[in-house]
Amino acid sequence: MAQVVPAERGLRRVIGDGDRVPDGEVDGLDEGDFLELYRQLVLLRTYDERSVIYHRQGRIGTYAMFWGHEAMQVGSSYALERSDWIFPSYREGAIGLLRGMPPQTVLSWWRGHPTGWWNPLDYNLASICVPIATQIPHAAGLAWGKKLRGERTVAIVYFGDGATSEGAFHEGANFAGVMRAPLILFCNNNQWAISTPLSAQTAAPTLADKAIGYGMPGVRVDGGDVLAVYEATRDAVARARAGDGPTFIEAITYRVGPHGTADDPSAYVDQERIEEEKQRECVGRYEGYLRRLGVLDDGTAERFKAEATELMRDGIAAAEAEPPPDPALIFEHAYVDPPPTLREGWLGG
Ligand SMILES: Cc1ncc(C[n+]2csc(CCOP(=O)(O)OP(=O)(O)O)c2C)c(N)n1
Ligand SMILES: [Mg+2]
Repeated sequence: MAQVVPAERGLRRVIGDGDRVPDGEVDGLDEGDFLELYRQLVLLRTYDERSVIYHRQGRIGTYAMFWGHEAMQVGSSYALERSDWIFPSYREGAIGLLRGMPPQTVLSWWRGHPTGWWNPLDYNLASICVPIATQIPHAAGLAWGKKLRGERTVAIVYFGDGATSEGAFHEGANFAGVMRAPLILFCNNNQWAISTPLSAQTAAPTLADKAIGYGMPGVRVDGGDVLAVYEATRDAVARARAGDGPTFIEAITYRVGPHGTADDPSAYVDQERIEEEKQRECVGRYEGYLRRLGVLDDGTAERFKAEATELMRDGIAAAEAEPPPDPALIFEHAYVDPPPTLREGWLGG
């Protein structure tokens, strides 16, 4: 069984453990921000847990869960302005919810229904990207284009540890570095690429070390600490807006769930490590921090949970109420004239 060592050197961290590790502070956040961050974490956690259930019930297709990744998505996107652009991978499939996208849109995407594809301009959010790392050159191009137009917009692109071995990562990172594009390259290092452990992914001591080759800073942050992620991303956004170019952020976490609903990780993960990591999961850690601060009470916590659950209930009902799409749509943007094999077979003449 592959051994994965906890990669904890030089990590930025704000949230303590309520015991020996003291809590830190983040400048510029007030009580409203603290609660909004918590609401967003609960929204994503609820979305993710409900989606796994919907999959088991046969109501959505294959699903890539992100349990334990919520702090990376919430903390980083909270550092953006609404006009800034987000380029997600499948692991950040529900990040649009944080910009007001209704859950039925994302649920429809996982149902393979055309209503699951949104106009990126509506949310400044690119489509969910499944081919590994291909969103990185897209994001670098958009960021560079914004710079050429003299706009102050920045872009953030999300990808995993495995994506850093892809050519598209190199091309996008190199391009962003050379053009000093206002881009944040946000790597969710959950230490697995399906069944490939980080140790088999790279010989570099850390993924952040790769940044030096592209002439940009590489920052390592505790990916389970929403406040540390926020702070690191806020700094990177400020650099990008000031014209100082891209930043690579390596957020360290550990994938405690399967890669996706089609994966059985019992063949390759160490179950003890999983149980250990689950104890440190990000929503509970932040909840502990807020309770120590005296900012969160039971009533508010329950209200956020109830609101998120209702949103999901309405979302799946709306997604299921969509009429089935016309199968011919699959070919609409693929062929001017469908080949005879398709016309006569699949399309029924
Ligand atoms: C170009 C390409 N190659 C292979 C795959 C198959 N694939 C899907 S997910 C995955 C692993 C990606 O791991 P990582 O980048 O660490 O992201 P994570 O799933 O852990 O968030 C692979 C190889 C793919 N989707 N695209
Ligand atoms: Mg990974």
